Amino acid sequence: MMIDTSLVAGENETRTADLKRDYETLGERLDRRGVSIDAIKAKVAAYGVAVPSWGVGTGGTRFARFPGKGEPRHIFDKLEDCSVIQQLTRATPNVSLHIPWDKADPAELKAKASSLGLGFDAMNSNTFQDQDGQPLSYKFGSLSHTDAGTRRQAVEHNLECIEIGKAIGSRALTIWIGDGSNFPGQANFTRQFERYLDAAKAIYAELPDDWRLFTEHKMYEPAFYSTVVQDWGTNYMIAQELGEKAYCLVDLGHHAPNANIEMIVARLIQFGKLGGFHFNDSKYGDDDLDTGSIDPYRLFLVFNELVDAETRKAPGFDPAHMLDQSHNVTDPIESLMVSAMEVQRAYAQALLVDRSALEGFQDTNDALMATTTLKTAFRTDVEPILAMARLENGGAVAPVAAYRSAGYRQKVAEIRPEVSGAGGGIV
Ligand SMILES: [Mn+2]
Repeated sequence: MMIDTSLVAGENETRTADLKRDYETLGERLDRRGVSIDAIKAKVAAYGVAVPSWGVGTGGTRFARFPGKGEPRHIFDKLEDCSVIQQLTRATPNVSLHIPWDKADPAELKAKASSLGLGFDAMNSNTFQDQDGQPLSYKFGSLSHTDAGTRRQAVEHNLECIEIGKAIGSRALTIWIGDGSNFPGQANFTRQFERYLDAAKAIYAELPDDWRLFTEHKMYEPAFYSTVVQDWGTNYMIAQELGEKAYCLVDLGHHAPNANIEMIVARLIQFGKLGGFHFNDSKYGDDDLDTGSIDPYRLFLVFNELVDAETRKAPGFDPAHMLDQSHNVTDPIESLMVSAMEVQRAYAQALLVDRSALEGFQDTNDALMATTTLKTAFRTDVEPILAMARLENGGAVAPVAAYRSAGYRQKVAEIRPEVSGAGGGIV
């Protein structure tokens, strides 16, 4: 454990009596609604959201990056930071790696992760920037590039990600490409998408049988006129074209403002193609802000669809849950802990929705009572459920407070020098 367990226990000690009272009171209130608080707590306790390795470094914008103290220097430092998040929240058992940023000997990666009690989630490939020594450039695209050699290089990179993933126990590959165009006429939409599909099929052909391929759509940026995989419609076509192991990944920040993301989620569930999520929040574009920091109601509405699917046992429903954020002004560990708890909170609130009442209101066209049914669940302060689940799972009742009193950041700052250039930005 990266943080002294007796310190966490001491922190918890000062909060346990209040928590027990709050949990009992909430239990009584939920009981009146016919809901068992312990059943909700069990589901929350079993829930996990993966942490992105790149999220524990301080991010930046295209204008600047202001480094934080004690930033991780490499993947092994990153794994230690990720384990702090898991130790205190008990909500983030897995880490998602980005290659080549996190490239290291797979045996060492696996050994380090297991020593910290962590596993690995989906692998992420990177063909949106050039790496040192790379023969061909991705300036004009990767999987959809006009040059066959460049496309092949991008395919090979994805296959390498699968190989590393196999060695460390991952079972999914997430592909996001920056391919697109900046000028009308620069690219032929049809031919460009044909090239993308051919390249994606070459990757899919090498995907192990027990793996899933997630393709991630994004409306714009870095390409500003057109993007090859720009929305869920194109993403769905890709998943259909590739086959049954191909699914769509929904990054909450990758849509037009005001897009009805929860409805996109419902559609993908209905047709068996929801692969998973990159949770974050946004105000204007792909802001990569902390999950639930801007629009917690939208996050709840997404989870409302997920719980609906879980409840009716939608066929093939098994989405991967991951955070994908860039932390520019906060301590990344604190942001990721809070965000993981926000995801859990939305899940707990969605579990409180009275689904049979909702269905009745929907069938009788009682719009007001239908929406009130959702609001009743959303307005419930489920914090005692989350905190009790953490406490019983060996985590911290108040993770940020425990983290600060442990002085973890100051301690690692002594051994990790400040680095200004490198690190993940908004991707
Ligand atoms: Mn993403």
